Amino acid sequence: KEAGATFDLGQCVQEPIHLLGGVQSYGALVAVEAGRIAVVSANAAGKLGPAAVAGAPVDALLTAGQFETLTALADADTGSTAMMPVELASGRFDVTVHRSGARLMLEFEPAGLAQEFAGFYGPVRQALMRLQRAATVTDACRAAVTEIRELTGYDRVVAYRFESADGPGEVIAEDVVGDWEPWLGLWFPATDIPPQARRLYESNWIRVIADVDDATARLVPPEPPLDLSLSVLRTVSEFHLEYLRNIGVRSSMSVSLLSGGRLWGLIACHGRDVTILGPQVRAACEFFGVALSLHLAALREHDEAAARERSRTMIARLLEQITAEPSAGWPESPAGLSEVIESDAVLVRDADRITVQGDDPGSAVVSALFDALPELTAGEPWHSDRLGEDLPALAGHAAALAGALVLPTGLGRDCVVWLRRERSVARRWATDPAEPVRLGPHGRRLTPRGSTAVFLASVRGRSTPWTANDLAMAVEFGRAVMGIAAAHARRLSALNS
Ligand code: BLA
Repeated sequence: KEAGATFDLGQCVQEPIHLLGGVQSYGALVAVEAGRIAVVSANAAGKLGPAAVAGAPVDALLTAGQFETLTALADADTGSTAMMPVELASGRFDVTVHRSGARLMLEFEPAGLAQEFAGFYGPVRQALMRLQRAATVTDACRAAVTEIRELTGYDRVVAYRFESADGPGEVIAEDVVGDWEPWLGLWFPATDIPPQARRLYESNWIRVIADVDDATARLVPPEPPLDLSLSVLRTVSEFHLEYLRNIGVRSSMSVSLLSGGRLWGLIACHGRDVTILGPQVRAACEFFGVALSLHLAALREHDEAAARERSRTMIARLLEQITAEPSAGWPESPAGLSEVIESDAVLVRDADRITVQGDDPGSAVVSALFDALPELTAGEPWHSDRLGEDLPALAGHAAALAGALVLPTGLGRDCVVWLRRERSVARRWATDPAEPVRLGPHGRRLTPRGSTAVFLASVRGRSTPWTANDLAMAVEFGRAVMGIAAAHARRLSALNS
């Protein structure tokens, strides 16, 4: 009886998902090297004709003209969606092409999946316009899930945002059929999408799983394994197929949402039936992922610029106060420090004097913090949004203090410290985050996820994280303050000599 036994998550992280040696059987793969077919999927001859076998010359399968055009397409660097219709004796196909090392990878999908471009361009264009009008991240994601559901017909489409590159994530927008449970607001554990999958999704915008019960068409010969990273027909991990079956899903698609080249989130789609998307719909979804990523970046940049503007205004006012101070030390209590960087309290340490403005965590906590801090360099901020973990001496003080951004301002231990309290956030999990996978009576069985079995859990001991903007503002402020101090020191030494 192994029900309830835990599962070795190490297996997931190690699985080489780009080398699984097979493709989804509704299509066929032909890899060509030096004029010959080097590797084929086992179903290729059945679908494309007897010429589609390993070792055969490619000109028995394609005309010289067709092969030349496909080669040119692969080298035109249009991404993984370069596609061309091809007519063979066995039928009409849409062929998607890319290079994998020395090989030209041809992926054949039955024609007729592709929709007429003319009937397609209008709706996509309108959808993009609606997306561009969205003024917030959530609005943009909401518009995107509605449009993608409209475009593809999946039963559920969600926007899923990661907390951090390899962290858990939250469903922030959803469009779903009436008889499926809603997932909006649910959190899913980090282990649902292992790191190597996240890396792959950073170089490849889209993946479609047409049928979780498909019998994969194996590659011939199986060795050496063919790198399928950019393949559109790539077969997927058995672990993930099990995951999809567990949540009652027959087909899926996901589109990457990137920010600065890193995976920020995914648009994830599920269907109760087999769903084969043609190359055009796939291209439109991919295009949508790119457009949404760019729009999200623009929205973020806009918000960050506004925050920088506010911080810089405050820095300018503070500097006026500091320059006006005859001793060149800190004013007794410089106003506005907590507005340069959002915080609950600000500590200034100037020689032996420590002043606290705002929500004072108490002198015991403050001395514990100063004792535990590592050696710092003037002008280079140190930060933590989980002091109890980063500085174990503070582990008992999480309720009073969870985050600190320390800016050493010059000689000795002088510094400005922005402090943030613990922000305990309640999360609704789609599964028990402490035990994301269990072994059941059927063996390797991932626990199902969904809102019928919601786990409530709070994240303790964390403050709101310090953003790249917060750090940049601290550095700017530090430079200005140190500049003033240096100028003052020069004046003093000039006076004294
Ligand atoms: C892949 N896991 C994925 C993908 C998603 C999720 C979207 C991308 C593939 C796809 O489009 O279907 C997870 N799907 C989710 C989440 C939501 C969703 C979180 O809709 C929430 C809204 N998964 C596990 C465990 C393992 C695992 C324990 O839970 C490892 C044993 C593996 N998931 C796993 C692997 C992939 C994956 C290996 C990559 C599949 C591939 O691209 O080959």
